[in-house]
Amino acid sequence: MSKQRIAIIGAGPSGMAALRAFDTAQRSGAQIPEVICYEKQDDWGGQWNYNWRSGIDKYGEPVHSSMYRNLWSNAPKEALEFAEYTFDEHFGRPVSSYPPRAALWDYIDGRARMSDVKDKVQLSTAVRWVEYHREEDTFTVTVENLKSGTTSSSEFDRVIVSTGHFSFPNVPDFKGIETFTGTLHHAHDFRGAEKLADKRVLLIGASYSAEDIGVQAFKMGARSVTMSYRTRAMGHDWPEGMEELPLIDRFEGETAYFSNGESREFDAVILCTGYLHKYPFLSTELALRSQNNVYPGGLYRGVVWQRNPKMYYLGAQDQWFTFNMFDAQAWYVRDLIMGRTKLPPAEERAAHLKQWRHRFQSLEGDADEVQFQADYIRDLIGATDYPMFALDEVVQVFLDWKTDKKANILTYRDKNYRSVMTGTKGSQHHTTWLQELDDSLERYLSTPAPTEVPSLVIAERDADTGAAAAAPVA
Ligand code: FAD
Ligand code: NA7
Repeated sequence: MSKQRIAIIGAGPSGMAALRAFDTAQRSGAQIPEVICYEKQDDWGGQWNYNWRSGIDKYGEPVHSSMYRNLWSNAPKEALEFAEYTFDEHFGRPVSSYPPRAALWDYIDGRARMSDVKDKVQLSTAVRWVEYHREEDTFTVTVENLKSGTTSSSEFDRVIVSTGHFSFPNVPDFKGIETFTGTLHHAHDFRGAEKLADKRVLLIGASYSAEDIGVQAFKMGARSVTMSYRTRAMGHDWPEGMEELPLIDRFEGETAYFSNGESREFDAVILCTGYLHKYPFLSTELALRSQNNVYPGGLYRGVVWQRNPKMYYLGAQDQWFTFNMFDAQAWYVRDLIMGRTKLPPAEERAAHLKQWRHRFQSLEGDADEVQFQADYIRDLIGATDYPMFALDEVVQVFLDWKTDKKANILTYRDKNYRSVMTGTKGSQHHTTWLQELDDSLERYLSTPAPTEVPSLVIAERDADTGAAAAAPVA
């Protein structure tokens, strides 16, 4: 019998988890299918592969990553740690709980470098179209080599979609916004907050992007930061200079009017209004359509496309857990493909899906959602040989993180948590997040002499609020 052929679309953390899952099986002596992963960027890492460009990349493709220069993990690393490749193993010593982007990229890259999986990735190759043939029960995947401009097609037995869902911005309209005279863009195009120094900044949205770009702008000395919410204010104890107001009613030139009757003038507006699930290489029978939530409809066990169970999605959920959840999903999908786990018939899958969707729809609040996602991961790992880990302890890490954030949105990244994988507690970074202006891996791993720690910046900030009196000194 000829080997099955598997296409993986995207080599971000989810696609890399799928590669790792097959690699692990092979190392333990199993015959694995032929696996090819297509990645449109020049390197793997997905969102973590920072791109200074915005809009269109050097090949004329939409830029994938929404990350910015100053990004540090927005939750403790102890919540995303791989169960089979720990931070201790990667860095060889304790490191602090909120690594900057480059350090997390290094961590996922480190695990991948330990195996031969890079050979299975065709970089700079965009998937253009996936066609399912009912009679043959196969897929044709058409790709473009972005360097040479040549297209080609190959046949596959199964397709794993791991292209992420935080790359196509959701860009709603607001009355009069076309008259706004300042700078205006979506969070997807935001690359750094330095140029927001001394500016009056408006962020529309009340989730991760608004919260983090808001504190980044504050850190870099924005004159004021206003965040506008549609459903619910984030409700943190914001420092002086940051505030939350309800939804925008209209813009008139540089003035924004809010639904509570208040108005403010702004120099910069950033739409932090989230992203669309968009799969331009898939027809409607294969493409997931969903809001950003923790249990999208149409996916049995969150990964198997119910309408065509030879197609899988990884990382399609809104994410509390990230890297370790992608691993759990990848191991489960691998086992389905390799026949180690049996896929139930369509009716049984539908009933299972309905039951989990029902539970998802009755969730109340963040704590409930985190526990739900932990239970979901436990269910997947239970069906595979991925190392089970103390998921309820990770739930507690998330809850502690939320409490620390509520207590002080400017200092929560200075806290450290204990790894449930190794028991190691994150070490104290030499410089507080508010004072640290160097987001590089080298700086993260360095141990500067006390005289090199930037006390000058502290002196220029308000002692109580941490607000910059002027643009911070580098
Ligand atoms: P992605 O990382 O998006 O990777 C998808 C890959 O698919 C990309 O490499 C892309 O180039 C490729 N691709 C897309 N289309 C095609 C195509 N047609 N052909 C070929 N290749 C294609 N998570 C955390 O754990 N901690 C954080 O602090 C954190 N911060 C975040 C901040 C921002 C601004 C964003 C947007 C996300 C953040 N996340 C964070 C969540 C992040 O989405 C996950 O950590 C992770 O990157 C998701 O992995 P993925 O592989 O599913 O998707
Ligand atoms: P999210 O978490 O999907 O949040 C989107 C936010 O945008 C949310 O607060 C929405 O309000 C708001 N939104 C959406 N449409 C509108 C309109 N029309 N008007 C006002 N507000 C709107 O996206 P993020 O970018 O914050 O985070 C995505 C990922 O990036 C996340 O995983 C992080 O790790 C980084 P709602 O609450 O629905 O009323």
